[in-house]
Amino acid sequence: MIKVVTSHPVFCGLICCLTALVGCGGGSTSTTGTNTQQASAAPAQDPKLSLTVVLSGLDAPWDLGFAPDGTMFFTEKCRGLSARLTDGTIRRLFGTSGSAVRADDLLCQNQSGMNGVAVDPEFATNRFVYVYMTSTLSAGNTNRVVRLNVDSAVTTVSGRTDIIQDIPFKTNANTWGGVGSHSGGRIRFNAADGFLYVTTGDNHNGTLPQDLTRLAGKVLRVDRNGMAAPGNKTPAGGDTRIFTYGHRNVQGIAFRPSPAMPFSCEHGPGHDDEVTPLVAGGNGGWDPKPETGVTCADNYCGYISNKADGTPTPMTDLGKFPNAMRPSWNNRGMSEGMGPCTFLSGSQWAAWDGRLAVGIMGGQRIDILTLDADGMTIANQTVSGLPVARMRSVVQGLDGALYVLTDGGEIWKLTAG
Ligand SMILES: [Ca+2]
Repeated sequence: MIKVVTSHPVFCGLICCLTALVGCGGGSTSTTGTNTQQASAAPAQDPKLSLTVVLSGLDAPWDLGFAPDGTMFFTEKCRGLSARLTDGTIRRLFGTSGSAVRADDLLCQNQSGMNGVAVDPEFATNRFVYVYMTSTLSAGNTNRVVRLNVDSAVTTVSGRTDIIQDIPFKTNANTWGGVGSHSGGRIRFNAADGFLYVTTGDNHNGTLPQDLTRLAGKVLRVDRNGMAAPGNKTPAGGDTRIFTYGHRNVQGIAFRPSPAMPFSCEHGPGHDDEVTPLVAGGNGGWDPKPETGVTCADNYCGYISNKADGTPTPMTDLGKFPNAMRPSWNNRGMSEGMGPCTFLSGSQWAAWDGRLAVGIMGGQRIDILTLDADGMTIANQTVSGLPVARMRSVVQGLDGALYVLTDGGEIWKLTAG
């Protein structure tokens, strides 16, 4: 049962508590008051945030996106795609029983199911919404990107078109995890080029990330029909839908407006998480297969060492791939389950305008990264004062607020200013 918190008086106390100003760290001093001349001359401060719970009681929510009119589309991993209208009405559109359109092929297992959602940049005219989902329609099951047409009243969907059908799914459990592990699953349109970027995972398979004929451990870049976008620069012989390869389990992708640059935010194996500025045809440098003379269970060394010297399998193996894409940021020698990321935009974010917000699941926090022109991180800070939660998705709404979706089943609205 979904609770629309904002209209429920029982939750008033909760909201009142949560909407108290959230501290933001940084030691900033207030610039409000009468001395506006001094305030205007001061350097930009961290924003003051307030938090409102927009939805709670969701079942393993995974991602969200907005239509131009403010309608929020969101996914629940084992239920499907729903919409929250601007008046708070919830409509289940596509998924399990109770949805307007059933997706009987939806397979929810482990990390897989109904994952990412993206709204077409031309939604106002084409009404297209896309989801990343695990499907039983292909032998052995696969992850798919499915395009749907939403009716004008947002009551149902039609015209299901599976624009990508062959993203590998981990079919068999092994030493390192169960069926459905490491499926990736974020999908986002890049406003700079109009193409859809799709992040995938390595399936706990040692060879897939560097295998240019398979779509696992990659970032794909396609048009709204799932066709390879021009300019992917996929190495010769590779699947031309591949934009970058050599990834582990990417669940975050974001696009810096200026200088325009895509970034992956990548869940690490225990000794690293990585943010990486992406270039067409680039290799992320993840190659978890055993090297000569090394033995790893199930031929996957992702959590141990693939090298004779016993050093951990690097997230970016510059020894093996000197031209690999350099990460912009890594997580101080540990993994805390990096998930989603997005760039903050607008003067309401004060000093954070243009910075990258990164959601950490295991670490249960949001970090704010400051990047230089080349996309390298020059500073980072943690958003303090937030409730403890695994941050599964972060999306800036058209209203300028940051919407945060948590594994605890909530969607928050963080309003700056
Ligand atoms: Ca890497």
